[in-house]
Amino acid sequence: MATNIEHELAHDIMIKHPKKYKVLLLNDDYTSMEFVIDVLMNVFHKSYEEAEQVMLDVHKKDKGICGVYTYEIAETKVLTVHKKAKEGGFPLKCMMEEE
Ligand code: TYC
Repeated sequence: MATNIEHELAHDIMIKHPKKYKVLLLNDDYTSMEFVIDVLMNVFHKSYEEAEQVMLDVHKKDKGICGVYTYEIAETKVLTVHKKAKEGGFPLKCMMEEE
């Protein structure tokens, strides 16, 4: 059985190392490549070259990592992408996954 000290230690480690979440972009047939590049530059702060590479990766492999963040940040990125997609009239989907 875990002792109190072990519990406290586990707690301290959790505070120092919060779980990380991958934010993934999903491919679809309708969202324009330009729009995906724009999202990657503006929401995920990629350079044009990086954004183009990630977009092409998602386009070819159906899924790709945009970045790794703590829970709240990852959740906000997903919501921001969906909001922008709705505004742009694209079905672009984004999801988060524990690292
Ligand atoms: N497949 C899209 C097209 O050919 C481009 C695209 C790339 C869409 C990545 C979504 O996450 C995505 N226009």
